[in-house]
Amino acid sequence: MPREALHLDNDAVAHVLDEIADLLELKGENVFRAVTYRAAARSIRDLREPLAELIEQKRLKEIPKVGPSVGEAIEQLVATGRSIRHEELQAAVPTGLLTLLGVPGVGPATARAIYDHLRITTIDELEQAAKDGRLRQLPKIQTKTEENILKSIAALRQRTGRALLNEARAAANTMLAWLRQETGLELLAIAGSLRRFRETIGDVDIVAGSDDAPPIMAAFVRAPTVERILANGDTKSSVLVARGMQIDLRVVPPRSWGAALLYFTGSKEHNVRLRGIALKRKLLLNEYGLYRVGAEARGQELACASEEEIYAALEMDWIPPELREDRGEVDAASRHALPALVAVGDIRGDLHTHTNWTDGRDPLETMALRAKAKGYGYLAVTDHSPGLGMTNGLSLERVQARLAEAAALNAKLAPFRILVGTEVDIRANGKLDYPDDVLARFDIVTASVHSSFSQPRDQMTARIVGAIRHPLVTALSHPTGRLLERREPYDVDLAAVIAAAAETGTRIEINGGPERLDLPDTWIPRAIANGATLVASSDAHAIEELEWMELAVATARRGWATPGAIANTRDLDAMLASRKKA
Ligand code: DGT
Ligand code: CA
Ligand code: CA
Ligand code: ZN
Repeated sequence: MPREALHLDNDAVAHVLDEIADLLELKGENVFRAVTYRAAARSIRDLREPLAELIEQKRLKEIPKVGPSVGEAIEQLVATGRSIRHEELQAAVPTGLLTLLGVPGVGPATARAIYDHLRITTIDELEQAAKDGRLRQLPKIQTKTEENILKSIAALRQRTGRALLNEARAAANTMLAWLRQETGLELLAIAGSLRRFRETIGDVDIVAGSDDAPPIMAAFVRAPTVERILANGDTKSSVLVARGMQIDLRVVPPRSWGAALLYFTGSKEHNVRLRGIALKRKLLLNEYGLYRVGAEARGQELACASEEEIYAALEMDWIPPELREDRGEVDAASRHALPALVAVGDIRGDLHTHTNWTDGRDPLETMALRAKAKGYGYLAVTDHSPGLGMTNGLSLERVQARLAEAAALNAKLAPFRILVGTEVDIRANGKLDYPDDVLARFDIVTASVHSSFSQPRDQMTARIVGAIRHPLVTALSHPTGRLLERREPYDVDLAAVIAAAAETGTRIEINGGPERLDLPDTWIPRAIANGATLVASSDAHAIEELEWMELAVATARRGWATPGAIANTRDLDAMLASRKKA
């Protein structure tokens, strides 16, 4: 593969100049020098031409605030990707200071004060000092600042910089549509963690198959959604689109299409396992193909045009991308024992949705019509109980009205069926938020924890297991309560939850909300092995969110689920008949 030339683009240069300014300030140098670097960074962000061009035409001095020393740093950065000034400063400033500066709300002056007085160099030490009230004792640091630092640290810990599946999918699909329109390419696909439907996405990977890469690269970097070009090479480029989402594109020769798609789909661990299998057979697998090794074989090519061919040449069944995580799938494929995974087309209805009667956006009729148009046979509307935190939860009168509304709609929409359900709160004390005589009126009762998340493990487990054991509860929703990139799961013994669900016939939800994906994929095999029944749900609060069913199903697939493991692959009568009997 040819060496890639990587130029630092305008934004990347501006970023380094800002860091030089931070370092100057941390080092306690003349503040005006820092101000100059920051001002230059700002001018560079506003430029409409690439810095490389300005340098070539000797026009750097035209940029406001760029004098000789800043100019020199810019030239070095564009030519080599490095700046001597930057590296000298990095060597002179303790790295701990930069770490402190990385906490939102901590500026150079605060970082300096904290470091000088307390010699703090890590986030952990900073957190401890803030908890001990030692920061507010420093000059110019107020109690409020200390509180904000603690909040920032808590938020930092939750952020891994990974995107939610729906955000990454939207960015990827827009780019794919643009590339198709601009290039007419047919060999074009999403790879990486997005193709595997991993719960969060580091960056989007796209693979294109063509012998003529330059026009594809050009179309990619000029796409309207591109905010910044990170690398622009002959066969590999990277860009940033909205919200810092990175997209990588590789162009490979069409004859290597299958090998490249396989390689860039990953996971890395899956690839390593496959290469091991290949090596045992004296074969070499890489992103270009599968080859014989050894002097007499001379790299004879076995397969590379499609994934199926490659897996077949390794005497394996083709492995669905959702399974490619090195969790036993390579072995199962070699034994021809992969499960026949549930697919979106197997889903007959949705059992967890909301309307504008509680926190949803659309009326029941609109939701039902969309569900019917999707080909579903049924839709359960499960608006919230009145419990704490749930504004507008349905009172008994409104439950009655809902039943009447559904009956009228069902007369119009038959054989499609609206099921009237509820998402009932499991209160902190373990009680359900409706009395039994109200619960008994619903077709579907899905129970959820929406409060008191920090209860100790024993208490939380007893609270949830109690709800599962309640005779009128048909399912447990989002069992861990996690919100991806936002909130940790509550502390609960999931093994005990699964055991109770299996014993009572209460279903466990796989919630397809992109922030939830809960039950998590890693727990699904255990639930299935223990005999619990699962239900894949969208938890839609608007008609377009009914499509989140796809994410619920993808999560089920990542958990090796077959249609038989998922209650709502059954048609209405079979689904209702299989429901737990009170
Ligand atoms: P992400 O982006 O963190 O959500 O996860 P991936 O799986 O998309 O990882 P990424 O974008 O770094 O790389 C895409 C695929 O390329 C990865 O799944 C497997 C392949 N790949 C990347 N680096 C390596 C490597 O060092 N060895 C092997 N065997 N494969 C790699
Ligand atoms: Ca990726
Ligand atoms: Ca990547
Ligand atoms: Zn819900």
